[in-house]
Amino acid sequence: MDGQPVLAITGHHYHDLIDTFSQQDLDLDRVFQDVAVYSTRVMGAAHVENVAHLACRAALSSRGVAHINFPTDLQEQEGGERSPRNRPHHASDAFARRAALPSPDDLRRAAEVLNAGKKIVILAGRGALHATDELERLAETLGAPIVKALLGKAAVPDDSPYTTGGIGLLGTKPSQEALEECDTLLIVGSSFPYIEFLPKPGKARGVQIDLDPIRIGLRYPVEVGLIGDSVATLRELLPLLRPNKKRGFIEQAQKGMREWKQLMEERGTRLDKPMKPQVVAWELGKRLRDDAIISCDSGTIATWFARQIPVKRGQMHSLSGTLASMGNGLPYTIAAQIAHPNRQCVGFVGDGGFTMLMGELATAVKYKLPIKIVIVKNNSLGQIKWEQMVFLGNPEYACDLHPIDFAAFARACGAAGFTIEDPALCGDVLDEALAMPGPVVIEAVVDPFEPPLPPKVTAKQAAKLAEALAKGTPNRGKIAMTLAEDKIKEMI
Ligand SMILES: Cc1ncc(C[n+]2csc(CCOP(=O)(O)OP(=O)(O)O)c2C)c(N)n1
Ligand SMILES: [Mg+2]
Repeated sequence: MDGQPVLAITGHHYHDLIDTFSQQDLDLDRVFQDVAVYSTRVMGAAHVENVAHLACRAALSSRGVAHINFPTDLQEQEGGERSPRNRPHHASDAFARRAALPSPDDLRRAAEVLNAGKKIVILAGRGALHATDELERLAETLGAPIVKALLGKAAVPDDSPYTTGGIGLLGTKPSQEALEECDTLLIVGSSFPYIEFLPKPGKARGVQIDLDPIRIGLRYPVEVGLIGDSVATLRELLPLLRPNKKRGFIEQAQKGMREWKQLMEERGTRLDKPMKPQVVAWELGKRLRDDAIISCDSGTIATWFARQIPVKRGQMHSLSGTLASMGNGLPYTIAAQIAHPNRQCVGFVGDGGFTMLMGELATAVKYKLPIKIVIVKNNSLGQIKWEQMVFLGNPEYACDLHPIDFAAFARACGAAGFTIEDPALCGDVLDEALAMPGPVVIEAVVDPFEPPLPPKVTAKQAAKLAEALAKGTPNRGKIAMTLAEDKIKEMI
């Protein structure tokens, strides 16, 4: 799962380093040094044990990728020469969690900022996933809505009265409004990168809780940073906070959320043909078990996942948040099912993302993993199409995908395959597919012209889209019609 520890092991031959491939190998090392919390090359067979322990501890404690580059030549060595200073078994695999707490002085300063606030927003990210109870108590005390970064989607369930759901382009209007109006921001375990959605510097006072001191102040000029685990830190902070008697801010957010949820339900229950992608997400979301682990991919599907698949208490929701990589949905689902054989593991992916790694379906069949993969099929790299138009004002270019019969592909791999085209049948087919014992692929054929609208469309975005249509985007008539129809249906 994204943000969870990953151990990457790569191999190459030493002799490659001096032939024409050397540049590639050296670059690989450099790439990992840039992205990994720990990256090293094994220097001899006697080096493996300590390096492997160190890499595991680095991945677990820093919640990131550790990379070991293991030259193939060394894999053939017996024991290897051992230096006298490298005693066998001198390393340990014991793992201790970070338990350090912020200093009392920092906690007091943070409480001062929060107690002085009237309109406080809590931004919860991946680092707050295990802090559900503490976040809700905090929200109740401060009268503060909880806004969730996408990796923090499961930090608080969506039926909690305290959350306004997601933030950003695929977030909600009440979250955006709360952030526009707040006078205090408390960031808990998040490095949400789209700072244009955060308050303008100077507009709100800030406090940030993070495991990593380097991330304090990365996205917002906070006054106080609290270094520590979010649960442990919030437990220390809560007794220092005075209940905010002014409930207007959270009540306004709750009212906004009721309206937003109604709009999401309207978009999720439309019976138009071709089927709207939101319908697939909505029908799936209703059927997911409380123990479900759902993995999404990058693309417009992330918008439908963010908005139309509400989190139930106990579920896990993830995608490639920081890297925003495509293709992760299927391997995440496989990994989740291996780690949790008894939980319901579901992938919600686009046709582009699935195509990138679809050979992995054979892995799921081989190991009898009962994963369920829902492919939202629009025969296009949908996200890119909309980005080209709405952000760049360019006509859509080279976004079409060659259509694949994914249900037939699934059957060819030895999995079950379903196709849904009619929104009226979507729920029934999902019921049947989710109830099947083995791996299943459900391809849902959807309207390729449905736009992943931001919570509030800016004048600049509308102007760019108009420019792209005027410059001759293919299917501009259908795109304009879909936008107009969606708008009209939401007005009546
Ligand atoms: C590995 C990788 N390549 C390219 C991108 C850029 N990218 C982001 S979304 C997207 C299109 C996704 O298409 P699809 O999976 O069909 O989902 P859709 O947007 O159509 O819902 C692309 C190309 C990326 N994020 N990751
Ligand atoms: Mg697509």
